[in-house]
This record gives sequence, C-alpha cells and structure tokens, in this order.
Amino acid sequence: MRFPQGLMQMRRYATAVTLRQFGHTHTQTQTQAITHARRGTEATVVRTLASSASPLPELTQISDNVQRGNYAQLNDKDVAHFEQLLGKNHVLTEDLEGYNICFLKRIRGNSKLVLKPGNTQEVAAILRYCNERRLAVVPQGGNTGLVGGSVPICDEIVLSMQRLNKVLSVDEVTGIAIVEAGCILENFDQRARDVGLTVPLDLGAKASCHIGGNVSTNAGGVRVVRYGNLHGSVLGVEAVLANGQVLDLMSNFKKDNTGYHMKHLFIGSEGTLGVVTKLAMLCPHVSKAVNVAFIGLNSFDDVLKTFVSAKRNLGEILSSCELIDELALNTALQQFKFLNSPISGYPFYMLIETSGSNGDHDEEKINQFISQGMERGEILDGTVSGEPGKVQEIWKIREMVPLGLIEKSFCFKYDISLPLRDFYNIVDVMRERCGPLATVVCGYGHLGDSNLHLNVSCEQFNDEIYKRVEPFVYEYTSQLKGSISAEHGIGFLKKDYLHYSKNPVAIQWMRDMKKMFDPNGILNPYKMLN
Ligand code: FAD
Ligand code: 2HG
Ligand code: ZN
Repeated sequence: MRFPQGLMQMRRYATAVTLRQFGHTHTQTQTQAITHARRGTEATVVRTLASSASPLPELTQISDNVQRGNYAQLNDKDVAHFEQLLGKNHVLTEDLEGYNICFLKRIRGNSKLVLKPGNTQEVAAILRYCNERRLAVVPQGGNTGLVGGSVPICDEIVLSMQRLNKVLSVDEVTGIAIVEAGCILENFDQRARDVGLTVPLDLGAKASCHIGGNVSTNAGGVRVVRYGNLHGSVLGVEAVLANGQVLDLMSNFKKDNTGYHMKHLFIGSEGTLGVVTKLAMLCPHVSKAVNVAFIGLNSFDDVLKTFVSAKRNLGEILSSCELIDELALNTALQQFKFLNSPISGYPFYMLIETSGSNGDHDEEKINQFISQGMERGEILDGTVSGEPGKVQEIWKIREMVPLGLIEKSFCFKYDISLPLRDFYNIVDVMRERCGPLATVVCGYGHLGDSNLHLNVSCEQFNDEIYKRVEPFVYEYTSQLKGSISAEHGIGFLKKDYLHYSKNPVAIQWMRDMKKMFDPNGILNPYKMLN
C-alpha cells in the first residue's frame, strides 16, 4: 500500500547482482594496480579506487608495511605434506588472487598456499603441523569481512573453510540446527526454511559469507533488534585450537551452567583463538506474516520519535528497524539503475519490518502505526507491503547501499555504536570537517541497535581527508562511550584503534588469553591485537 496516494506499483528488479561480482572479481586494471603495490613478503596496504568504471585506478599506499613475524618459511616439503593429507585437489598454489585480496580491495597479502580441509580432523592435522613448524595461518570463510581479518597480511597459509559446508541436521521440534562452519549463510537459511525454520541472522553478504565467518565475527545484521546477537542464538561450537586439539563445546540446550561458557570466546574472536568447524544454532520459526514499510521523514528527531513509536506500537512483531539517509539512498539509486525507490526527496528513510503469526492483525498494527505517525507529522510518505516480492524489492534497496558506495568511489567506512540521541550528529560533524574534499558523507545502518554506518567518500584516497577523518571518528565515538566497531570486528584495519573502546587492563587480558590459546601466535597474526 502506498500512502497517502494509494497503491504503489513497484517494478521487479531485472538484474540480480551477486556479491561475487563485487568481492571476488577484479578488473584487469585493478588487479594490476594491486599487484603493482606488492613488495616481497611484506604486506602493502593499498587504497584503490573501488570503481570498476575508473580507467586507471590511482593507488595510494598507507605506510603501515608490516614487519613479518618470526614464522617459518613455507617449503616444498610442507606443500607435499599437505598434498598427502588433503589430496592434491585441495591444496592450491596458483591463482590465489581471490584469497589474498580483501573484499574492500585495501589489503593484498602474499600467501603462496591455500588449504581446503574437508572435515574437523583435517583442520586439526593442519594446525598441529603448522604449530610444530611455526607456520602462520589465516582462517578464511566467505572473505566478505570489512576489516581485513580474513586475508593474509604477509605470507600466511590460507585455511579456507569452503569444503566444510554441510548442514548436518535441522530439528523442527527443538529448532536446533547443526551446521559445518563453511556453509554459506543463505544455503543454511534455505535448509532451515525447508522445515519451517529460519536462521536468526540476516545480512547483505548472505550469498557469500559463511556461518562460521559470521560466528567468528559475531556478525550483527538486520535482525538483531528481534533475535539478539549470536551469543544468544549459538548454543554450542566445535573449534580446533592452534595446537590441533579439538575443543567440543557443542550443546543442544539454552540452559547449561556447567562452568565457564567457553563457546563465547569463539564468537567474535575473528579466528585468533581457534578455528570454528561446527556449531549448533537455535532457529526460530519462519513468521507467517512479514510486512515492510519504507517511509520518508524530515528530520532525525522524527526518526527517533518513529523508532520509539515502532517499539511501543509494534512491540513483539517488530523485526527490523533500519535507517538510510538521503545521500546513501541516492548513491545506491545512481549506481544501480535496477533499484526503484517507492519514494524520494526526503532527508531520511526508515525501513521497518514486522514479522508475526497473524497477517490481518500485523497489517492492522503497521497501518495504524503509520497513519498515527503521519497524523503527528513525523512520517511524511512511504509504502507498505506484505507481498513477498515487494518485501524483497524494498530490502534490496537497503542491501545495495554499502555496495553502491563501494562501487562509486573510494570510501572511508566506519561501523560505530553510538547513543541514540547522538546517533546522527557525527554525520553532520563530518560533513563540516571534510567540506568539499568529500564527495559523499552519509549515514545509514541498524538504528534499532544503535549501530551507525558512517561512510565518507572521495574521488580517490587522499591523505588530507584521511587525516580529517581519523582518528577523529574514533575519538568522538570514545568520548560518547560508544564502540569503534559495532559489528564488523577489529581485524587488521582497526587494530590501532582498539584502545578507543577497550581499556589497557582489558587489552592486557585479551593478550594473555591469546597467549594461552595460541602460544606460538600462528593463528591469524597481525590481527585484532598489535
Ligand atoms: P571472512 O570475511 O572470511 O572472515 C572474517 C573473520 O572471521 C576473519 O578474521 C577470519 O579469519 C575469521 N573466520 C572466518 N571463518 C572462520 C572460522 N570458521 N573459524 C575461525 N575464524 C574464522 N557484517 C555485519 O556484522 N552485519 C552486516 O549487516 C553486514 N553486512 C555486510 C554487507 C556486505 C555487502 C558485505 C560485503 C559485508 C557485510 N558484513 C556485515 C561483513 C561480513 O559479511 C561479516 O563480517 C561476515 O560475518 C563475514 O563472514 P565471512 O564468512 O565472509 O568471513
Ligand atoms: C550493512 O549494514 C553492512 O549494510 C555494511 O554492515 C556496512 O559497508 C558498510 O558500511
Ligand atoms: Zn551493518
């Protein structure tokens, strides 16, 4: 339903854009530029123009060339050992570009070996060997991470989880699914849906990211407002430690107070403490009725009022509450002509979703919520639909926002938690600070979880704008007691800023834990901790 003018005709999107196109394919010029930046076994962090339309991507290097750790050098005997262990087909020594470059194309490692184990025992055997030989390893899922955690920084061996991709069981009575870590999120969700369940996690990278990568980053996404984060939904994990020990923390129960809850250490530790091989996930039932409203608002004050009203009036059926500002939306619409926004011309847009068990009741509730918001003048226009095709079309708009920005030009990305009252001020502050140096300064994200994605774009990376943005954004966030990484993690790109959100005592405990789990530091070095 379109209001107030009546029914809105929404065009079906003709083009299906898969993440693979963005994440794993590089134009020749981009690849050349990235290759050009490589120097021996040292990692060179490069900033490239992300746009494939750019004729000659300009490269600017930031000078944190990493000093390689004191690890052994891979030799032919090692490769032969792995070939014997896994079979030649699962040991790659050529065409490793896609495994070496991060999604944002900012980090290019120089790994010479990718291993693809097919079960937990093989993961254990690999790590045991690497630990004894002091060979460094980077666990890699779908390589959609946005903080450079999943790619080698120097010449670490890439441990790809692609082959551990089975959904082992889905129990429609208990709602518990057991799944291997390398299963793609969308495939996992499809299997759950076959028996009327759904995975309580949804994000724009779902067609490529692995559930093990999601757990290892404690990924958030668009359903946290409803189901909470993975610390609640993951009932148990199996993880292989650096020395090859298999730590079985699988559990089929929500309630299990038998000592320390060690599973939590593997949720969000980004492959620095162990390799997640399997997990148990509590899956809710698919909702019978899903409605999505896409609404236009005039001010951030109205956004906040509408959020409060959504919580008050939609309560138990509220399943998503996302914010997109005008510049973020317009960039996506310009970049992807197949997107069709039902409304335009507003400073702010909200995507509000309800999921419940009674279609009529839910529809009545969301319509009432919207008409009351309009009467108060908080909601200016919008569209609401419960038709699955249209619901998907509206979601596509939100999902394409980050890709639109990445495609358009160079983009500084921040993923911060901020108190709701101060949520959007930083966008205006950054606009002021960057002035005409920035082409787009925009904000969008998971309003329902106080998680803002602040993006600052410029034609190409330039040091002047970089200095205006960093470390200012982190200082600002820290002063408001926010988090400098709400959901994407620390990885490589944010490790210098960890101290803005964690105090020295906490960081020292993190170091001590790392030392205990991985005394030789072979697991995902150069990440999270300096
Ligand atoms: P990778 O990128 O391969 O790895 C991420 C980290 O986990 C690395 O440190 C890696 O070493 C480690 N790792 C991977 N697998 C394992 C394993 N089995 N055991 C141990 N360590 C492992 N993130 C959000 O939180 N919310 C969003 O809404 C969101 N939307 C996104 C939208 C787009 C378009 C893109 C490109 C990314 C988005 N992300 C989002 C970021 C990313 O998709 C998530 O961080 C995701 O969880 C990463 O999963 P992955 O399988 O790709 O992991
Ligand atoms: C999202 O919510 C992702 O769309 C990506 O977390 C955010 O790229 C970003 O800034
Ligand atoms: Zn997000």
